[in-house]
Amino acid sequence: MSSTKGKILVLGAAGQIGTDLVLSLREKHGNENVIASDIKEPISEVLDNGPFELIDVLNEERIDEIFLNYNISEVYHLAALLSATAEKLMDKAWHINMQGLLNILNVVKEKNHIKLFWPSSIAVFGPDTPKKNTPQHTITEPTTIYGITKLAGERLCEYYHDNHGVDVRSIRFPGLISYKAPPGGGTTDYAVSIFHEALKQEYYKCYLRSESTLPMMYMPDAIKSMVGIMSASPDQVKIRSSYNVSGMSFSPAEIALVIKKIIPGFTIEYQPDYRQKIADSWPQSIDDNRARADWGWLPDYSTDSMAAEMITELSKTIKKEASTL
Ligand code: AKB
Repeated sequence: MSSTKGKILVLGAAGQIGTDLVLSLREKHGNENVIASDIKEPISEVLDNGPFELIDVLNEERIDEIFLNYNISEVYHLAALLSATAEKLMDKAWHINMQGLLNILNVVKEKNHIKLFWPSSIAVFGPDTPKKNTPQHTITEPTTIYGITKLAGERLCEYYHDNHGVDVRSIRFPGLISYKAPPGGGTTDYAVSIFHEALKQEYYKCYLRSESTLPMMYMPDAIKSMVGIMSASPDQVKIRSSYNVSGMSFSPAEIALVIKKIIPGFTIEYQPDYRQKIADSWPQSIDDNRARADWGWLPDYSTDSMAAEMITELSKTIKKEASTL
């Protein structure tokens, strides 16, 4: 049964967050009430159980058309290029990440009572930001093109809220870990691949140095944070740029030890590449007191509980795949 007045639109639904989010929103609000959309047909079966629309976020007319065809009351705009890909495809990243957001903000601005969610990232911080317990308000001088788009996006969100009354809500996500969908093109992707490789061949070659600690979050907590901020009353959401949220922090060496406790034969080697420089510019841990105080954010998972669930769930998937061969 739906608790929202209109339908929910998820842009970028075939990606890592989108896949988990669509499943969770459909479970809560009913399949028909959640419109999944992406620039490409979803390969994943999970998106087949409800409405799907092909949408390029660079096409403002097409977004408008979808708003006309459905009675949309909530939008999750997730379509973006992540940090590692963005360094390789600078112009494309700028275009998709900035123009895409601007298009959605402009469409939403013309309509009343639409809630918009847009994910920011720990990438808004840079090498001069305090690395430990990074505060909500601090130095934001990103040195990656992805971080620059996220910081500019945060300023746009606040601007559209303050000047056009757009009810936009945002969270600065750390690296996200899920067993349902793979990430694509991020610096923190190793934290997902390491589980797949540990189960398949008990070995992983890591592209970051052993001691590169980064903030991470298990996907169920990320979904919880999105649902939490979207169900808060407008006056609870006091920050309209983006909120810090924290889940856990670990280095490749630390997560390898946790995996080794469950898969004793697991070994890891390190061969840092261009992503090391990106990781070095980001914080190690995040202070999320404002999210906790303003709209009651609280994560459920620790590194140990996340790793145990990842291994259990991925083992089931690998067994299932093997039995269908
Ligand atoms: C990335 O690594 O680019 C993302 C992020 C931290 O925003 N996972």
